[in-house]
Amino acid sequence: MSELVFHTNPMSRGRIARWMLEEVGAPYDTKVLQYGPEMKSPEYLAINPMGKVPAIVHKGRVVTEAAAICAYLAFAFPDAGLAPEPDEQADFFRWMFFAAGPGEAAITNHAFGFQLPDTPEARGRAGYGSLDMVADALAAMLADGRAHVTGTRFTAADVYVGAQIQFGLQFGTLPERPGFADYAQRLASRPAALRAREIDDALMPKQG
Ligand SMILES: N[C@@H](CCC(=O)N[C@@H](CS)C(=O)NCC(=O)O)C(=O)O
Repeated sequence: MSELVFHTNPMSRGRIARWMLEEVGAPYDTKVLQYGPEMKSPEYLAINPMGKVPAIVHKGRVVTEAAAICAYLAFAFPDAGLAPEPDEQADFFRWMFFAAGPGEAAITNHAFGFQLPDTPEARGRAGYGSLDMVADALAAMLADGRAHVTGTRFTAADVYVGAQIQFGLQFGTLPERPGFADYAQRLASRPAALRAREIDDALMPKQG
């Protein structure tokens, strides 16, 4: 058993973590968990009390949350060059936390038809303001003359922020904005992203 174990399901946010693992290039073992009883088994709840994927176990330590897994792996495997340099850390942490917090909440609420009252008070109290505000903020980040979250260089922040934009466009859960499609496409053509997709697609249940 490798010292890095990845718990996932190919139809899950585990695809984000898989992409990051492939970017890092360190050997890892995959444990595919089926939705339902297997994900809620006592053995897996001992790893993630939420009974959700993805999770990684590295040298006996558990990391859950796709964004945290991306950030953790970047720092755990510095030779991959995906952790932020000191002058990239502000953007790195800002946009990782933005995408995982307000971004994720806005997208999920909207996908389930939950609408905040259309009032300045509701937008003021909700951390994400509105889905349009989230989309505008991400578009402004990309419009700020940068090819990647931290500037010109690809980092783990692009895996997570990029995946949120990619999935948002793919499932129509994030409003389109100038720059989104181009950014998503550039990231999707990275060798590690292609490899990750191929591995997870092969793990998908067979149709028919
Ligand atoms: N906040 C978590 C969300 C994880 C999550 O909700 N995973 C879903 C699949 S995308 C899951 O495992 N659902 C199974 C369940 O809750 O029973 C993350 O970002 O990793």
